[in-house]
Formats: sequence, C-alpha cells, structure tokens
Amino acid sequence: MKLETITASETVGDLIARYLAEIGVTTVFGVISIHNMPILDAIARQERIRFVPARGEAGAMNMADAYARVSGELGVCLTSTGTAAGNAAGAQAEALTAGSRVLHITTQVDLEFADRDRAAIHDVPRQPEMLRGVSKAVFRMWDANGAVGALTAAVSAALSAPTGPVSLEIPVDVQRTPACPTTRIHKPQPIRPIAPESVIDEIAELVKTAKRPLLWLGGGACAAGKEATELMRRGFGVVTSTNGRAIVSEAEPASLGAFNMTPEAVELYKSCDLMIVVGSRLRGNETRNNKMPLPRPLVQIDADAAQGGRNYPVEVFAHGDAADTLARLLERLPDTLDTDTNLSFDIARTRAEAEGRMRDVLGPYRVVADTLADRIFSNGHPWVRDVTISNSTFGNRYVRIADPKLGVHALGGGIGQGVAMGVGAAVATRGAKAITLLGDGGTMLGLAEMITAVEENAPLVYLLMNDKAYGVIQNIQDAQYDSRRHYSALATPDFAGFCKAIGMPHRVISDVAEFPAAFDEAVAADGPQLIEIDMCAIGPFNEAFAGPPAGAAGKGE
Ligand SMILES: Cc1ncc(C[n+]2csc(CCOP(=O)(O)OP(=O)(O)O)c2C)c(N)n1
Repeated sequence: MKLETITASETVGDLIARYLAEIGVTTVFGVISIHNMPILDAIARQERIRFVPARGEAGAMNMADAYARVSGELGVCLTSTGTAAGNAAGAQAEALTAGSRVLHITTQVDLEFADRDRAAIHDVPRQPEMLRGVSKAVFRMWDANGAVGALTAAVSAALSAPTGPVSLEIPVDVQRTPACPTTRIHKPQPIRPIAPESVIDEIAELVKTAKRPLLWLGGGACAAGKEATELMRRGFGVVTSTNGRAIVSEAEPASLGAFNMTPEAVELYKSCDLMIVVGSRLRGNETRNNKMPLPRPLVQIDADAAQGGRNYPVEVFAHGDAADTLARLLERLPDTLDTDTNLSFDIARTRAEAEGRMRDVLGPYRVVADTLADRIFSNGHPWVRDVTISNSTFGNRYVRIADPKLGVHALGGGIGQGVAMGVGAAVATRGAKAITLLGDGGTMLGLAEMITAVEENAPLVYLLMNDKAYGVIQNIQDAQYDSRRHYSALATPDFAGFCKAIGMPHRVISDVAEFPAAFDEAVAADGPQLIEIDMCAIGPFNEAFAGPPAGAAGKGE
C-alpha cells in the first residue's frame, strides 16, 4: 500500500480524503455543502477517489448502501450537518436493517457552537441522538490528534460483525485545522467474535443425531458460503432469508432459496428435526411475525450476542462469527452425515410447488418473470428491487441471483429507495449491468437520482412497473377496507417525456411479448436505460397481491 509523505500543510480534511484512499475506498457518494467542503476539495485535488454527487442525501445513502452490498467493500456517504444528515436518515434506517457496511461521514458546526443550541447555521442541537437511532455506532472527531483514531473506530465498527452503518461527525473547524503529522494509516480489520469450543461441541452432537437437518442462512452468513455449502454436501438442507439469498447456490436441489414462508415450506419444516439459524434476525416478514413453527431443536449462531433467542426461543445459542463457527463445526462432523437421503428431493419438490403456485398468480407477468429469471441468474446481473408488487410476487424469490452480493432489496420495506440503490449497484458492478425493478409510486421518491444515473453513465436498466397507483395499497383497500381506494391513485409524470428531458433512453412495453427483446436491447445499450411496463395496458395479475399472509407484519415482500 502506498504511504504518501505527510506534508506539513496537510489539513484534517486532506487527511480524511487520503485516509479513505489509503484504506482502499475508491468511491464516495454525497452532496457538497459548506460544512464538508474541506473534505471534498481534498478528494478532488488528490484525484484518488471517484465522488458521485447525488441529488439528495437520501439518495447518496442508498447509493452507498447498495454499493457496499454489491462490492462487498465499505460504502461511504458524505453529508452535511443538520437537515442534510437528517435527509439521509430514512435511507440509513434501511442500511441498518440490512447490516450494510456503510460509513456515514457527516459534519458538525464549529465545535464552540456544537451541542449548545446556539442557532449556528445548519445546527441541530441533538444531532448525535438523531444519528444514534439509525446507526450501529456514532463517533465524533474532536480534534486533529484523534483524527486517525476516530476514522479507525468508525470504519472498524462498520466492518465488524454485526456489520452496519456507522456515523462519524466531523466539525467543520476540525476539518480545517492542520493534521497531526505523525500518525500512519493502516486499514482497520473487522473484529470477529469467536464461539467457545463447548457450544460447538454441543451443536455437533445435535447434528450427528439429526436425520433431516436444515440450515437457515441470513445476511450475517454471507461470508460463510463455503462452509454452508459443505454442510449441504454432507446432508443438510438449506433455506435462506431474503438477505441471505445465494449464500448457497439457489440452483442446488437441496436449497429452498428464499421460499421460506410458503405453506409448502411450513410442511417441510414439520418433517425436519433440526434447524441451525446462522446470521439471521428471523424477521417478522419472513416468519409470520415469528409465529411460523420452525424445526426443533433450534440452534442459533450469531455475531450479535444480544440477538440470542430474541425472536424464537432456542435450544442452543452460539455467539460467534458465522464462517468460523461453521468451519469448526465441520471439523467435528463425519464426511457424510447419516441423514435422510430424501431430504434434498423433498426440498426440490417444495420449491417447485411454491414456484408453480407463484407462476399461477402472475398471469401476463409470467413472461417478465421468466425473462428476468433466465437472464439475471445466467449473466450474473446485480438484481436491485424497490418495494413493489412485482418484487413481492416474483422478484424476491423466483428470480434467482448468482451470488449473495448481487441481491439488493429494501429489506425494511421503505418504498422509493430502488432508484438510488440502482445507481450504487451499477457503480459497484464490474460485470453485468444492474437490473433495477421499480414501482411508479416508489419511483416518485427517488426520481431525481435518475439524473445522477445519467450523469454517471451508470450501467443499469430500470424496469418501471407502472400501474399509475400505489398498487398494493389499493389491493389492501379492496381486501380490508371495502374497496375504499382513498389516497392510492397516483398522478405520475409522462415517463417518456421525463426520460427525454434528462437524456435517458426510454422504451414502453404494452404487450408483454415484446419484453424479452426490449430487455436484451436495453442491456446491450450503453449507460442507463428505462423500460416502462404499462400495466394499465397489459392488465392485472391473476391474483391480487394484498400484503403478506395473516400474522406477518407490514406490506410483505
Ligand atoms: C417510505 C414508505 N412510505 C410509505 C410506504 C407505504 N407503502 C407501501 S407500498 C406502497 C405503494 C407502492 O407503490 P408502487 O411503488 O407504485 O408499487 P406497487 O404497489 O404499485 O407495485 C406504499 C405507499 C412505505 N412502505 N414506505
């Protein structure tokens, strides 16, 4: 790693820019402001980092989040004090839900005014409290001497399991002060909790007597793909959360993928005699609000000790890093487990039945789902999804992804983040274009970031499912509110005109038969493209999707 000579004239702002470059950050997303200009001016002068200027801080945060998920590296978002930091908060809530490795560098008013409610421009007197609600941890850089320490603490916290977004406040006057000329820069390493031998012994004993063991993999297991795949080879079946998709290949017959809450899955669970949950919150949306019966004994492995038994009572809880704990479990197990050889066939059948039932629901949109299922898996596209009916029905499970890093979805259920997430994923992808599924309602929240996509010539295809409504809300109104469709019809722009105005190629599909060719054309073309699917012309799904099954929380996915 290149260590530049520290010059006497270096400011803390210069140091921050240099620090980020030296620890391997290549891209920063953000919005420029008087309070972060010492950092941004240095980033520009040093020419080592690409700065992607988003149109708003929410977009910048969504971009940094998606970038982190797709690249597997730290995502960095730079905002200003007060309103600007607050603008990023909704998006940061999503990064927190997904456990994304994001560093949110925000600022503060001059130290003599900070925390004192003295009405300095941009000041919000309790900014740390605001940030705390949406951050894994919050740090402040108090002075030049502590600059490298504060950066190290923040980056280390973001990277250490349980990973998550970390906020670092850097007062603007601190940014301008001369840097401490002595501190060398080293890339912070994540801290990994190590499970005790005794608990792994206990799990191994349970595994050796199980006939139909299942692994439930969540996003916290994303670095444990090798170990999980080996457990499957030895006799385990696999099911994942949405955030744990493709940790084990979704093409494996012994993998149920994320069809984790279907009636068929519930039947399968009844026939199993052990489940090991690795790095998963067992979210309400994927477990019928934790009411769905899971196999017993239930074992949980998590890097966050406080998660032990939180959503389900467990027989065994191991506080440890996913990959390390599974690797040490494998050392204790025979090469082939004495398990039911029917298990993988039963899982394949369970999945096929769930997929079949789902295809019946799609009606004309089967063509769209099948085209995407084929292209996204085989070409290794990042698959980014906003919260829209097409994702809840087919995007979240049926469209397979080729690698766990390639799935980006608003796990917390907040609409409108997909537009910017598509940009972050596209900037991170080194291979195929990012494919980004949007609803027209959600798109309204992120529309301006399409301009960022054009400006950055981001390799991505937006698929806009336009039903001129908050479709799922209307379906819920039909199902639960005697069809009183208040506030759910939407005036949306003429997207062809909008795309023309911002310089983004636009195609409209009013007959699904045209979709496969249009999709291939858009993927082959340079830069961002938008395909609008005119759902009013094409018609409804065979069955209206009106949220998750009873007992699950929220809108459902
Ligand atoms: C930030 C946020 N605001 C409001 C909601 C409530 N909500 C859930 S789905 C939805 C409608 C989404 O409409 P659209 O993007 O057009 O997708 P469709 O349901 O039509 O497929 C709304 C408003 C939410 N989930 N997140």
